[in-house]
Amino acid sequence: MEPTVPSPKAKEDAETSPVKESLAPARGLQTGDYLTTAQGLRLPDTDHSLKAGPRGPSLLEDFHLREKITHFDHERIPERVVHARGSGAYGTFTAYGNAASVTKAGFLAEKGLETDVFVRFSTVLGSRGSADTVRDTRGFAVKFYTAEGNFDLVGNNMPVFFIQDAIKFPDIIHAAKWHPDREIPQAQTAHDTFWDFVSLHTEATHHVFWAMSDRAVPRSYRTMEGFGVHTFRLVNAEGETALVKFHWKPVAGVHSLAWEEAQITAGVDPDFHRRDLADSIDAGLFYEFELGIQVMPDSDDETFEGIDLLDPTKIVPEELAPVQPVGKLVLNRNPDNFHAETEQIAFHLGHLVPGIEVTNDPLLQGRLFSYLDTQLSRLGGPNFAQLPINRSQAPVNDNHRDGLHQSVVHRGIVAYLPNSLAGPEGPVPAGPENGGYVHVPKLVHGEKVRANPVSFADHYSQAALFYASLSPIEQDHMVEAFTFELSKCYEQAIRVRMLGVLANVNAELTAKVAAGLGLPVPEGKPPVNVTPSPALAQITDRVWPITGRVVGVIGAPDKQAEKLQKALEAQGVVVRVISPVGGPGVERTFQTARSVEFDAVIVATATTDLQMMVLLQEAYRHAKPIGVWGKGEQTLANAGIDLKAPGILPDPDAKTIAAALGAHRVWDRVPLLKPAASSAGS
Ligand code: HDE
Repeated sequence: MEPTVPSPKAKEDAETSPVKESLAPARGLQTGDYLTTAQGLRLPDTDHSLKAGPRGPSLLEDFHLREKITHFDHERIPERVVHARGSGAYGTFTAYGNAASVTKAGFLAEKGLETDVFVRFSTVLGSRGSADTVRDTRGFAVKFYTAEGNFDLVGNNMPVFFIQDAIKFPDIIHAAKWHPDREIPQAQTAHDTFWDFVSLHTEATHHVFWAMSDRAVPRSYRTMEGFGVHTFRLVNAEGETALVKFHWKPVAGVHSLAWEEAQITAGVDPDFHRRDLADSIDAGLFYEFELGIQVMPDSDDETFEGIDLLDPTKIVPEELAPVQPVGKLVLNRNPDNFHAETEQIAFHLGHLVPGIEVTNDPLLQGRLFSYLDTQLSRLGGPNFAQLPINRSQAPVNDNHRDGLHQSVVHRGIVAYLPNSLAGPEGPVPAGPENGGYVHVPKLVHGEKVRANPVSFADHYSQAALFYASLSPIEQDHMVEAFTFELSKCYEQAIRVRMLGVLANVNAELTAKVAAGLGLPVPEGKPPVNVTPSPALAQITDRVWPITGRVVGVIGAPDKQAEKLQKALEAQGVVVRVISPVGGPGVERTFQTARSVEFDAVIVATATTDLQMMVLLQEAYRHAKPIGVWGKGEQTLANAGIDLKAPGILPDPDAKTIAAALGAHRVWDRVPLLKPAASSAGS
């Protein structure tokens, strides 16, 4: 019988193959040269079970079969109850140092200090295997491995939340996830229970507006903002406090998919965002974000310019409190193993460091309970902090003992304080002078009630502010999103009720959605004198970096394509040649290419291939730049595309394409697109 252990020679050969990375030795355990059981017993054969004769029944005594299958049976751990679908990367955070005026947290305050981080991006509603590009809020969770212990900033790509009090979390999630009878729809808000709940629970309105905006379909994780959502209390070295909101600003700008593009992508490449993150890092095209803070005075009423800072359904417009950049995050390393790192990472709002404190936001307070609790079942006990991905880089000595999956062999007899026996081995409590976390003394008083502050009753003013701040194209997308989603409900009463909610936000939006649904326009009381916040709009005249963008060239991998490739690659753009069949220099064939993976397309050949016609028509509909070289003109005519339309670029060079990519889409084309196809994203 042939042993299945690869010979050292086979390993050497593998070093030269593209998968050699995956053959790198595991970190930690698993270092032997031979295949063994978990007990270290060397195995001659892992392909055949032990049988009574070649045709006979398998024998119960086959300890290798039983161990292998048993371990396999238990490979999966419970997926996160929300944010199950995610992808992660390591990176470095470098502080600018200016945050020292508001916080003593070293990783923010010390100029030039570099801190290791792990970031996990996620969708909220879908299961682990669901598609990346669904309409949903995205998680943006960052673990900073600081010298003072781990700090977790567990945020989202939208600055507000559906509920004001943690006690409503099971309700919104039960309503938004699949229906429990059939477990459908997967990763969608376009269904009755979601709209039933949010039309009744109107504090959700502001978040619903964000979820119906282009923010819910990001182009990639590179092009979305992140928000801490809640207000935090920062404390500086002098003990002064400030109320602060955290923002992540993507260096690449905020850009989204077109809705139709997102839907096609969910089928064509369900791993679209995950793949982009991993491929970009492999190619050295790192994701970059700036961390910013809005600083508000720590006033007694915890209110700023009339905005209750404890209400997580409210933003503070940047025009009122500018976002001050305090450091930069660069994601520069892929995890080696999805399960060990991305799946087992455990975030928790209670992972704080001196200089950062929580506030009484009732949503935040409930989260302080939930994250620790959820790890107990997800990671199988209280010792998850010992997993490599969760380990603090600061020295740990916690006096915790035992528990499931304890991997520390504690020594000695003392695990209590005070004691007289441990001697210099400690641990001893650390006062503030030794970096101990001392809470800012804040007066707490009040009657025991189940109630909200009065200010929490305003559910519409900021939804109106958000809608008013968007560019007209983004507003159209929101109308289309509401119309699409409400059309998917079965219950007419839910649609009617939701229109009633919209009527309290904006009359014009309500009329357009009602027209799409074929329903009467209800009367409402929308806020008057809404002051827009221009910082909330995505579509502006700004030109953005184009790192990580992808250009498709339909034609042969010839000199012209090669030249373009070289010039664009120097700017971090990926160029892929699409030819009828594969071969050297060809990355996609007519059969395997689809418009959604390209931010711009160049047609350099004459063809009537039906898939190329679809590709070009989609690229046109999604307002993508389309370049034409030589005989490509004929192809565009075959696809019914007007050569004079905006964004059809005759004979473009790398400079022209780069400029077009910097605007993200050809916005001038959008008004020309027929209403039924006007689904260009932003
Ligand atoms: Fe979470 N949330 N959440 N959440 N959340 C979880 O923790 C919860 C909320 C967010 O990549 C869970 O480890 C409650 C707001 C992210 O691992 C769970 C409430 C925001 C992630 C949980 C909220 C978030 C989670 C599921 C209402 C934006 C993924 C598994 C009080 C500021 C983190 C887990 C990752 C994950 C509870 C509301 C963001 C069950 C009870 C608001 C990014 O503990």
